[in-house]
Amino acid sequence: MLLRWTLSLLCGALVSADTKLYELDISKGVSKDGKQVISLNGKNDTAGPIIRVNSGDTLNLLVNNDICNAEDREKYGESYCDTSIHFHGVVLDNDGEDLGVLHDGVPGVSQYSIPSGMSYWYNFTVPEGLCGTYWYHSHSSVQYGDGLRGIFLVDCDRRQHYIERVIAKLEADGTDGSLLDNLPEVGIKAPVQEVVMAVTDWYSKSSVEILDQVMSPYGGPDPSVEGSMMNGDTDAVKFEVAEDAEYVALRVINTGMSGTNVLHVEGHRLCVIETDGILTKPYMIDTLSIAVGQRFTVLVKLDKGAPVRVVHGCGKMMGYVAKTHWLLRPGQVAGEDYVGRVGHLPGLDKNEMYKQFVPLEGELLPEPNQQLSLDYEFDGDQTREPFGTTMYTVNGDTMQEFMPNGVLVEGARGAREPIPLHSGGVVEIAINSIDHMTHPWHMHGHTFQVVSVGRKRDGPLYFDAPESPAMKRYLADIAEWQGRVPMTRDTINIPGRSYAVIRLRADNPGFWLLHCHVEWHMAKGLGVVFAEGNALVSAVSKPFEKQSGAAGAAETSTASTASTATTPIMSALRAVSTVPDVMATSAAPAASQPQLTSEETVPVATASKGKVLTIYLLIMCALNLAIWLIFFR
Ligand SMILES: *[C@@H]1O[C@H](CO)[C@@H](O)[C@H](O)[C@H]1NC(C)=O
Ligand SMILES: *[C@@H]1O[C@H](CO)[C@@H](O)[C@H](O)[C@H]1NC(C)=O
Ligand SMILES: [Cu+2]
Repeated sequence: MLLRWTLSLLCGALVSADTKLYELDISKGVSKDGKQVISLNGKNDTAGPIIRVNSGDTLNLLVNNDICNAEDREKYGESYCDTSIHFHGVVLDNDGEDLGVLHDGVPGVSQYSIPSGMSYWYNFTVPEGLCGTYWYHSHSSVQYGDGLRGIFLVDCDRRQHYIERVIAKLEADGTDGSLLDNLPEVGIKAPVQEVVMAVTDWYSKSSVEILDQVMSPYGGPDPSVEGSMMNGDTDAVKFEVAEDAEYVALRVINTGMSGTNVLHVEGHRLCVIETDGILTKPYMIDTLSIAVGQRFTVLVKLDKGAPVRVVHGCGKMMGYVAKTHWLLRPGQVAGEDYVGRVGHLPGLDKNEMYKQFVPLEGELLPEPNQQLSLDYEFDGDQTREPFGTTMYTVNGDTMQEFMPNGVLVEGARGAREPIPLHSGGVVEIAINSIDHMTHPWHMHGHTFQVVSVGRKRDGPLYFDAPESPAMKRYLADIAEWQGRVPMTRDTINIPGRSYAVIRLRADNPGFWLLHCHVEWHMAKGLGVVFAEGNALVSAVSKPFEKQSGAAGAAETSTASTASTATTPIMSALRAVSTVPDVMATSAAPAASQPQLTSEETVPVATASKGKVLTIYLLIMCALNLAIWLIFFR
């Protein structure tokens, strides 16, 4: 029986991981509001298609870059015409030579840019432990604001079961209080409708035009936000909710250029269960604040009554751009717009709620082996010679200075060496805002624990200055964490003239960016590059001329429609990295172990290792069937 159970498990793993083929055709277009945009698969809404996979799947994403013709190249230059795709928040395994960083999509750091007229494959396996709400976007120039972005959703059973348990809790206890603890083990399969909400700021000019302005000799870093979008729509959006849906699961993503957004579902409380791909203990709030780059999943119990207003505020220099969207059952019509002030929405807290949004699993990382402080500021009205414009600096350097002429992972270096992280150790980074604005900071290759965030005007934090207000707050926070886990995510807002301290384990070799995610600030150099462990590789994929019908275009569905799973054999070949996990956790029969062990220790190329394992698993499945036929019929 144990044997049979084990083998079913193996065969189950064999069929559950697929290869998902997607294709992104990137070209130039014109949006509904008359702006020049970058279109994805022929659509000009700047929202982008959703790419959806399961944990353990292998993604094969073919990117075809046709943004610029020869004339455009003259006009915009390489930086806007060449491209690359970053999977925001996706932390990939390092499998031998195939470092996760090779799919991180930062030109000059982890890959060569994809020139106009060329193509590139992003092929990687989504780790079993990675599940939740992500997005992808260009990491070249200001392309994502012009439309080179989309949503990346990763599904898994663990998340599904958790949602069912949270619903059981909500049904049992109502929505009183804030933190819902003691979840029942058994969930309730209530009808839940998933609603993706990508919120962004909006400008009447295209990003590339704005860039021209901000990069002019005395160009400032902050063009004013002129509007907002929901899923690429500048109008109010009417979301249709199925008659039988009892809950909606809002997957909220700020894919914007600069503004923090807020959402409020009138008359309903929001149950937060995810911060940037990390499942969190259910926490009830009234209004959600989302920094650029952040993601949340929020469960809302919907009544059957009146149409529901979704109040959407997009932060601008003074106040908010306000919009009213709707959740409508079949037959319902939208009513009056919300007229209150966004800044007065109940429970609006623009500070990071790093003590409230507690990860469901994990523990506080141990005391750091390395602590460092990064001071960032806008370099005033002094034009920096090499850049021809005012720039941001971090500890005196701009991000551009870290960028080599070549690819960092192959050993090339820029004017600045990357900042070394203590490989394998726990690292604490204080990010100090010397200027007065709030900036959303994003870390590549890691999620981090948010150990402490200052209030506006707490000032910078230096680990050797124990008497500063920042250090006092930090020490108080550290004392509070004993036995508790801080909010864990990959993007946070840092208040002006203040600081944030993030803690992470440097267990992912590579060259990783830590940068402000305001599109204009990235262009103006607001970020650093870290070096972690030995990230040198002997080969980096090169872009290639697109062949007509590359990789059997007939089989490759474009991302705007649906993904196609390839044949089971194909997926089995692709599923190699999931197999050892299953082996390790299940009680594999003794007879099979020697074979497996030799397989694991002999360094073979990934593909042939895959083949051998596949054949092995197919034999085991056949055996399983035989045993079943003999003993259980
Ligand atoms: C997008 O814009 C291009 C260029 O104007 C146009 O040819 C194309 O038809 C547009 N696509 C859609 C779906 O509107
Ligand atoms: C990526 O996957 C595609 C489709 O399976 C394959 O044709 C291509 O050779 C792969 N490329 C790389 C660089 O792995
Ligand atoms: Cu910024």
